[in-house]
Amino acid sequence: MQHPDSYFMEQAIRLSAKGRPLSPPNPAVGCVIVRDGEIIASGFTQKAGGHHAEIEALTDAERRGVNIEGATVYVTLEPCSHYGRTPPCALALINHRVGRVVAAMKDPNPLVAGKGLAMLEAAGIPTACGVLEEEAWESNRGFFTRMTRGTPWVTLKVGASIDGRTALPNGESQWITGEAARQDVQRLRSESGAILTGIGTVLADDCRLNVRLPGRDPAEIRQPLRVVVDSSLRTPVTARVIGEDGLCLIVCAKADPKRKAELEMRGAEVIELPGSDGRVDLRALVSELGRREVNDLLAEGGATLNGALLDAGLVDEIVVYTAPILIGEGRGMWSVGPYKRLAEAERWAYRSVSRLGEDLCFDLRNQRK
Ligand code: AOF
Ligand code: ZN
Repeated sequence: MQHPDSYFMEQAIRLSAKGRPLSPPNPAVGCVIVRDGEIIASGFTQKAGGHHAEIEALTDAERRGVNIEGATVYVTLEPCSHYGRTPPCALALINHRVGRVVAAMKDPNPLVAGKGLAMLEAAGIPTACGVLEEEAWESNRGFFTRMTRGTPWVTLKVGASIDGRTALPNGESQWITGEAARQDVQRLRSESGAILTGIGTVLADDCRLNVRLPGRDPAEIRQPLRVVVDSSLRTPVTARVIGEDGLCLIVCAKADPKRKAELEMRGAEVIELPGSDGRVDLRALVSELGRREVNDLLAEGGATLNGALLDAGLVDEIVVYTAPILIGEGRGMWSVGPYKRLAEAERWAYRSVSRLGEDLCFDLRNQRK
């Protein structure tokens, strides 16, 4: 039988997923409050500046009129101890006289880093830490990666035919994968802090790269930053990726002042990050996005940008949607290599395979660590 602590932590982790679209740059945390083996209140992280998971659960308890004094609190991340956008959750739990606090893992944020649990202990509230830690780490891998590495977790996404083609030689690509896979891409986007693409994709598809969730009020959706790698600033002023929300960052190697001004007039931000080869320094870009508090970066470019990201060792995860269509000649998923020996090629590990309508979705992780 599963230990009750793992059982309730699993519920908290499941609940945390609901916060993922809104919480960034905060981690999406879940919290359940338990008495006599029953969940009596719960909550998850709201949008940054709003309630943390614990405060949501305390508010939920109040709304339900349940007494939480002496109850056990399960939370997927150590309660915070600092005054950030919101006051410390550890303090709120102390004031509500909860009986015990179980955290899945410590908060690597240097502002917290064990102090939340220490505060609780100092107030006489027993704590435990490390229940379903791996699952909890996975649930906020972007935030934890940014906190420890300073850069976002980078996921590269491709939609391709079973023969690994993303478009016909003439560029036609709509649509290779089916509706369910495309919906899943919307979910990935909605959980990302930024979406990255290249100028080739912007010119070929005039993509918007925004989040569109049917049945949801657009005003309620947090839109990720859209980032275009555009070495020589060829993005048309009318490109749909610029949008009207001021959330488009165009990164070039050298900016022609007139073009820069034109694009900025349209609401895009233009920055220069020159690499040694006249192209954009992708490593510097990823660091810049880390500084801008992007936890999860979703790369949705073509073969050139994908290859450059992979060759630079900047990708943590690859998500491939493959459709049962045979295209033959066409554009590839990524131009990596070329390698002289198979041993030089980077080997990845499958983490999961799932079926999405007619298509399959492969989730891969790199073997570096
Ligand atoms: C929690 N519960 O649900 C989350 C936490 O600026 P603030 O006040 O919103 O604090 C943000 C920091 O709090 C964030 O960087 C992370 O360390 C922690 N997130 N903590 O107790 C939560 N989301
Ligand atoms: Zn908190």
